[in-house]
Amino acid sequence: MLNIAVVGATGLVGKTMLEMLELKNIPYSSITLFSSARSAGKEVTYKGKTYVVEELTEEKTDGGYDYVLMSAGGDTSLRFAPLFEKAGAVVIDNSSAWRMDPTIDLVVPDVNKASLDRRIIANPNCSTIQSVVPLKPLADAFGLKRVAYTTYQSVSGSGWKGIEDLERGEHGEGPLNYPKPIYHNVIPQIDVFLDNGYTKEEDKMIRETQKILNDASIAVTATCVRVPVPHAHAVAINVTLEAEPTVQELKAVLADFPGIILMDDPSNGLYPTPLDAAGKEGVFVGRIRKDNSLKNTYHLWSVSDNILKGAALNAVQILEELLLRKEER
Ligand code: 2RA
Repeated sequence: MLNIAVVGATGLVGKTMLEMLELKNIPYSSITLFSSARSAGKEVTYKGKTYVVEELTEEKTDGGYDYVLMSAGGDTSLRFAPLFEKAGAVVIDNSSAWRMDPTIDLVVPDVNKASLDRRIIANPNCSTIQSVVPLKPLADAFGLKRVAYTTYQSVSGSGWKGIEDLERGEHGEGPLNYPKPIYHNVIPQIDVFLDNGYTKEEDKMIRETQKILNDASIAVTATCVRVPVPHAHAVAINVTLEAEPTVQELKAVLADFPGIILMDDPSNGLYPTPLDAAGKEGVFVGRIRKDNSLKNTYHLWSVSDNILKGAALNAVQILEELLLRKEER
């Protein structure tokens, strides 16, 4: 039986990690919940039992944990994940702090597996996860040359703060967290701008896609946009392949891939929207068609719950896969 810790247990992703651990019936002998000093002392229920959330300190990393799920921001991860690792735990970290570290695996279990060379495993960015799930079977079957993303990202991607700004707008109040009002608006800025004119979110999508698909030669570009939707991100993916399959062949390959729900019959009004995907586990794919402006090029539309497959569920699926591997040894 396992000693599990969740760091960031009162955040939107941390809270959902607990729900996923419970839903997936992950075996445990103890569960310890950590947060920042600000949220310490709050009570959280897990499997019907109430736990008091503790402030995480360096001494507490040596608590005999087997697995630590972290969703507490980059600075906390940089400081505490190596201490948990040193004390023998495997850390599954939802922040962006470790994702591009060449010694750290960046994992979407349907797509790639952790090498466990390091005992810190990074959970990718939400919009990247729901994009690489459909790209992986296309890469394997037809080869990938270029990907252009345009995202439509829900406010829950910013945690409670994003939901707060949307609700403030509904009540006629200005934003506290976003650079512009999100209510009745869309904002073509997620995270900060870099010197090259891209945002950090766009840069994450580009670099994480190449890392997860293990191919730096794939040309990737992105425009990331925040939309006034509470839950589930949508990504319009324009993809150029090495081969030129028919749309039917492409659909068949996508339909066969674990975790993909094909929802593509536009003549009957069937294509995924955030309302279809919110609260569900899979990656919904539709609007699949040939891009007639360019050879070997196709459009896809991917919709998924950013807090589930985009964060908490993917983290717990990484844990499930590690546990399965342990059983098989
Ligand atoms: C967002 N990708 O939607 C981020 C969350 N990690 O803001």
